[in-house]
Amino acid sequence: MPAVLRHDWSRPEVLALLALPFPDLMQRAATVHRAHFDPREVQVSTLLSIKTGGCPEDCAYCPQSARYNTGLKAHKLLTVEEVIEKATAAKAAGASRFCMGAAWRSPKDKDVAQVAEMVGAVKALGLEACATLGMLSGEQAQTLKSAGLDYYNHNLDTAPEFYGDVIKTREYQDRLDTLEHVRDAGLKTCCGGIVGMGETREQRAGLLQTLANLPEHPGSVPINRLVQVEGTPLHGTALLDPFEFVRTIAAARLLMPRSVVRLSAGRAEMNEELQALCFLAGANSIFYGEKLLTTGNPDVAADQALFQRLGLVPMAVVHEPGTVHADVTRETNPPACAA
Ligand code: SAM
Ligand code: DTB
Ligand code: SF4
Repeated sequence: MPAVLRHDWSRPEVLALLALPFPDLMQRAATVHRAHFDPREVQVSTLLSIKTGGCPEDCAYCPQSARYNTGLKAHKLLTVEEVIEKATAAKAAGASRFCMGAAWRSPKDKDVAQVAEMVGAVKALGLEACATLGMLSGEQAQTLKSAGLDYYNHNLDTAPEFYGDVIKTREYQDRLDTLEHVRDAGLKTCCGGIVGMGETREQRAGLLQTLANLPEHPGSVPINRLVQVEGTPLHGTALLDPFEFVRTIAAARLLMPRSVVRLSAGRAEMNEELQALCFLAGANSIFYGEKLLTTGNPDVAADQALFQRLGLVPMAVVHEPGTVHADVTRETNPPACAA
């Protein structure tokens, strides 16, 4: 039986899920996953940093903040031609969604107009388009929707009560406001967070509870494991127990049964066995391609080999959250190679 979508989760309920014996949690998550998705299918997205570094915000995890010396080479907004070149390669490599990220606190209207052009070009290639540009006004969200944007990524990042320890230059409510503008414009939301930032299990439950109690469950829920970058304040944070990471994925699957849950940043530091456990726990999306925004990701050949070994196949375009239309011709083949 498909699970009922709830938006009234209490903190103790979420904590109780996270605390289940591991076999029980995995079995429940896998059952809910199968009720809503084909568990062989994994949605593949490719990321491109269209404007890198020099960000005025102080997000303690982020190599792109101008406040930290991470040795990052900043660059201005790419041209539409540069974006088309990367999106074409991503499509050839088997990605179905192309996500464009910019290191802005919030874009200027002229930036949004340029990104709107990029969105049109990505859509013309037959890819789903996603953007993550920082805080958006209602009008800016409308402009992006009119350009054909499918998803807007804006993460809650962590629990409300831990947020101020990580970011001081904007409020949690600012994030909720942007998500509201995105929903009101008719865009699908991609919204998740980061774990492994030194938060407690209670705070991981707080992130998941807040995500699940949004007015609509996000279409995509990226669960990032902190990528520790030298020079950022969170570099050197104690590593999260890998099983706790898997538990977080499983709880996300149970709380948001029809959402695509992305095993997001941090895969380059995970072994294949841990990634396989995440897929069993209900993760059904990855970032695909050798780079995230500024840090590394497993190389394409390694992901293709992992898909092959696990019998996973790339998911075709997600038309509605949880309503997927598989390309049956792909059977168990991994994404085609770019070369
Ligand atoms: N500047 C925009 C914003 O903050 O919304 C968009 C880009 S920002 C890099 C997108 C997301 O990437 C952040 O919200 C955060 O969740 C994630 N992220 C950034 N640095 C990360 C890191 N070192 N490890 C894991 N996730 C990270
Ligand atoms: C998300 O939740 N994770 C992606 C995407 N949304 C934009 C970003 C991960 C960034 C990891 C650090 C970096 O490469 O700069
Ligand atoms: Fe800027 Fe986004 Fe990085 Fe925060 S996460 S410093 S807003 S690029």
